Amino acid sequence: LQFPPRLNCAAMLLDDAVARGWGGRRCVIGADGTVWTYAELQAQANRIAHVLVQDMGLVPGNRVLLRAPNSPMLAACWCAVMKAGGIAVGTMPMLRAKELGQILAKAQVSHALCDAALADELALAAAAHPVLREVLHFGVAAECGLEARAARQSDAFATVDTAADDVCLLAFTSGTTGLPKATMHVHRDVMAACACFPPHVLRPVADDVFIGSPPLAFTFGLGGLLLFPLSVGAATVLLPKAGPNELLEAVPRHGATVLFTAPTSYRAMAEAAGQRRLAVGQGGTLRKCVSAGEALPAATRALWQQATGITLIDGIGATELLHIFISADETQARPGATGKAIPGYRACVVDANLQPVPPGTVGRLAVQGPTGCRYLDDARQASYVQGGWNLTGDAYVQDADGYFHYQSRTDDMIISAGYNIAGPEVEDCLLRHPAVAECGVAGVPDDERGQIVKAWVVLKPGMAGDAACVQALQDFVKANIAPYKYPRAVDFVDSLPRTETGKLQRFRLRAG
Ligand code: 3UK
Repeated sequence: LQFPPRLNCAAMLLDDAVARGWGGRRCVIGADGTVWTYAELQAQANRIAHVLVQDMGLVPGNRVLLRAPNSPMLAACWCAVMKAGGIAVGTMPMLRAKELGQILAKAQVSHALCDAALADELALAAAAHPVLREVLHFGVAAECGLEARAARQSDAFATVDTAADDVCLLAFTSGTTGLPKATMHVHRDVMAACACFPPHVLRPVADDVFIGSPPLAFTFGLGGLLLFPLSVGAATVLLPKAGPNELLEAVPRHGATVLFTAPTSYRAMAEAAGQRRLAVGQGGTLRKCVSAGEALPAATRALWQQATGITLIDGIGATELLHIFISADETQARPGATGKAIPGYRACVVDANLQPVPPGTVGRLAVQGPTGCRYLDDARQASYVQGGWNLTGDAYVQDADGYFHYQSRTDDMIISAGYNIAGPEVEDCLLRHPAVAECGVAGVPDDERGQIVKAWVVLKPGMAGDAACVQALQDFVKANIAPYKYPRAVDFVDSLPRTETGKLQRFRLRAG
């Protein structure tokens, strides 16, 4: 991948798109029916860039916190920050003042653009962190709101001429434990991500309409619902709330063709359809469905296939690496495998000394590529990047054909009576049982075996969580995978603890 030494990702994704003649194409679509063309998104981003610079005193390199549910306005703000040479700091809508304060301090945020509906927690955080000097709200009718100020500005803005390796994004990982971790990405990383997964795996076209659930504050959503559609002249539907039910309704309403969401959401959508074929699939508009964020159980892949006729595109990505680096398109997908390294990336499975292990052996996933990790924190950097490899913290097996098979997070591997057991394999098995809606599997301490396999199960409506059910689930696992992997303990729960990005929090299951 070759990029010029100076580039600005918004210039390439937006200004160049308009210059290329895409100005009149549909670009961002809101839940309320708002439709902005490429030219309109560019004009709005330009006006907001003027507000940032003139009203808020932004200079290139300043960090701008963005806080809103997905919407066309949030997309315009993101582009405006890029254009002004700022650094975007996305925040998940559900974060509270405490976490926002940590982000303000860690990222040294000086400016913020915030949806008025989410203003309260940010105000609390700002009171404790005076580093944040300027906050503007949008979604308010007031004269001092962002929309009113933007309306007074010029539609034209000369995008700041940044270096390709100027930082443009401080992305906080979903952080299942402890303090939020910030990774830096530069303008060139953004363009590199657009040059890998989309052309080599997704192959979108300009007539595609993207839709999905991940917030733009999560790089899965930023790429899938903003950068990738812009890179091909496609349209993107940005929904503030995009649970399974909202997606089932919005896909046909917007004629969406490309869907990005998490495994549990695909499962819930397929379940909601029951035995019927999902309208979004056969006879519907959808043609590509991408699953990422956590392991895709083969059972979920089969369920979606059955309900829609569409083969899911699984892909593992990470905030540290910006987006997806191992995947397989719908023609190459194999149940139970994530895929192969996407052209541009190298991946291998290594042992504790970073030496490659033979096919069929469990080891640590190591990745190299054009979007590598840069933590703000030196200690974290030294543990994530070793010997030139990005170590994602995932345990994988590569098969003889080069496909990578996810096992578990390295620190989630269950060791029971000397056996290594990967929770996700047991989860995949349990999900095939007709009584199971959702489940999580983790190791819990045991005097005799060190750890035992424990399952937390959400039953489908009407199913009884009694001793007979426990026995049935245990027998089912013993009959379908190696018997030593069966859950010796089973708890029935109403829901599972998940992060806002959809990841199961096994540490919270273990903590009880
Ligand atoms: C896990 C997966 C198995 C894996 C992400 C796509 O999830 C994203 O970023 P995060 O920083 O988490 C990274 C970790 O999540 N994971 C993600 N996808 C898969 N495990 N199969 C998958 N398909 O543990 C990884 O290390 O929150 C995903 C694009 C951008 C992203 N930031």
